[in-house]
Amino acid sequence: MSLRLVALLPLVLALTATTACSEKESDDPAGEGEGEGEGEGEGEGEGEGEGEGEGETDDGSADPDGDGLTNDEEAALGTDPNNADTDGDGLDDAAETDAGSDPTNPYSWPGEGVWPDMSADAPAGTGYDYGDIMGNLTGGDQYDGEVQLHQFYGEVILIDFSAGWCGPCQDVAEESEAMWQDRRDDGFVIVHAMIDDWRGAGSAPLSFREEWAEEYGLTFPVIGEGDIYSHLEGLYYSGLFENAIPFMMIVDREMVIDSAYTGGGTESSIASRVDTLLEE
Ligand SMILES: [Ca+2]
Ligand SMILES: [Ca+2]
Ligand SMILES: [Ca+2]
Ligand SMILES: [Ca+2]
Repeated sequence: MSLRLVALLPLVLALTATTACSEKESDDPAGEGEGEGEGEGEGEGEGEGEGEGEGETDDGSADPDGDGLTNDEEAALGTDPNNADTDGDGLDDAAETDAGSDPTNPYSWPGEGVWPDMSADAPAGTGYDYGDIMGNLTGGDQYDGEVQLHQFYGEVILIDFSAGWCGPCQDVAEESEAMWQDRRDDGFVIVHAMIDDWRGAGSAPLSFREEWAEEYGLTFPVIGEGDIYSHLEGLYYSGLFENAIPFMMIVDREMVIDSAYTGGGTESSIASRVDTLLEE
């Protein structure tokens, strides 16, 4: 346990800074207070009386929410000792601290195959035009897992429909990881929805998704197969998809289709629109 605390110390500093400017403060005073004090105040305040009689086990080493972190560890981290997933991103507090993501920020998650799941609050899709709720696009990722678009509900999402053989798609891919990394902790994610491989075989199997991700150093979801084509068809009939790639769409934090872009050279317009939505 002490080893884990030592390992986490650098993280605790970063977390303090983050927590200070989040709206979560109302949850935290109890936790922060205990971290500094001895923890006895809480035991008495709750008036149970039994806790102390039980012997040496003090409350600080208990793990009532079963997330693998003791109350003392949670106090040091600023996480909720009675909630296994403090920030509600679908990843429990211990899993996040072990992986190095912030357990108090729902937009901070490990990546590389470990994605958040905030789909429980996502509305059902309503259509494919501007202002409609985007459907739950699903495909296999580059880590042999499955990704659903609605897992990222609450984030601004850039969906890039691309193919391996498409030169402008490759150019866009070169810049994608950096664009994401610059904004990910503010609640932004990119999903590359691959509709074809390098040569035009008509699908984007796992082996190709691995190659595409490796070629451009992509650690956000690169998906293929699944129901990508049926969503693309819907977008075609609504007129947003003009049958040319790269075709990129921005979906806002409410999963509403905000804007669409066709072709390379649109990156700066996209970045500017993403930044506007992140600030709203
Ligand atoms: Ca716990
Ligand atoms: Ca917890
Ligand atoms: Ca979490
Ligand atoms: Ca998190």
